[in-house]
Amino acid sequence: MKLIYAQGACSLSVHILLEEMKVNYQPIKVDLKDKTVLEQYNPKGYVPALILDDGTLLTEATSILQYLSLDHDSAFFPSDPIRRTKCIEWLTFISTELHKGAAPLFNRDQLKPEFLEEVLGKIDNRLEFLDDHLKERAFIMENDYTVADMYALAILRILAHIKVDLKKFQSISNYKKNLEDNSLIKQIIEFESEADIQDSFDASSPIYNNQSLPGSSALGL
Ligand SMILES: N[C@@H](CCC(=O)N[C@@H](CS)C(=O)NCC(=O)O)C(=O)O
Repeated sequence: MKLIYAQGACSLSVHILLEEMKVNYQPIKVDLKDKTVLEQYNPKGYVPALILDDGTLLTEATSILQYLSLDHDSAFFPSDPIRRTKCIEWLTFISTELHKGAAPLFNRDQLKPEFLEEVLGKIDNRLEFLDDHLKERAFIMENDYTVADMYALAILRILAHIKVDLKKFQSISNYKKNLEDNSLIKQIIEFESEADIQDSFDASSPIYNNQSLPGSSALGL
């Protein structure tokens, strides 16, 4: 199995899960600006991507986190249906409200002041909700360290990188620091920063086998 990742990206969440589960995999670091290599692994042109040994390509962080957890019967994803749904609810919130909600801030200088204010206001609003939730809890799912925390950490680090002020959120700041102080997470962050970027496509990569939807031919599409 191969993990296609970039330093400081949301792929950190999958990297943490793979290491926590002690799974065998090959990490492949790419440069997000070099689409020629990245798109050969993932035609969508972004990370994370997971390529299974049979060639199946999995993309979208929230899906990969759930697949890996289910495939390894991991304790990092709740088994109780309500808790599992709550965990998925958080993954979705982090992905859509926080990660993609903040996407315009990557081009902050080009934003009209009113739009910038609107984006920052919404992000603050969402962060306030998370901050409130974390006031009485060590982790997003109370006492259980789950994939939601791995994903939250990756996205909070991205938000800090694009200059969203996290310091005013005390619970979030403590939570982020506690996770970053975890020795395994520290090692992964260090590994990601020191590893070499793969600047050419690894031709030994398995052939993708999931580019057409199952059953699509039966529908005559
Ligand atoms: N919908 C994807 C988005 C992933 C994403 O935005 N990845 C970023 C890094 S955090 C990326 O690769 N960006 C490069 C690009 O979009 O060109 C997911 O949730 O996995």
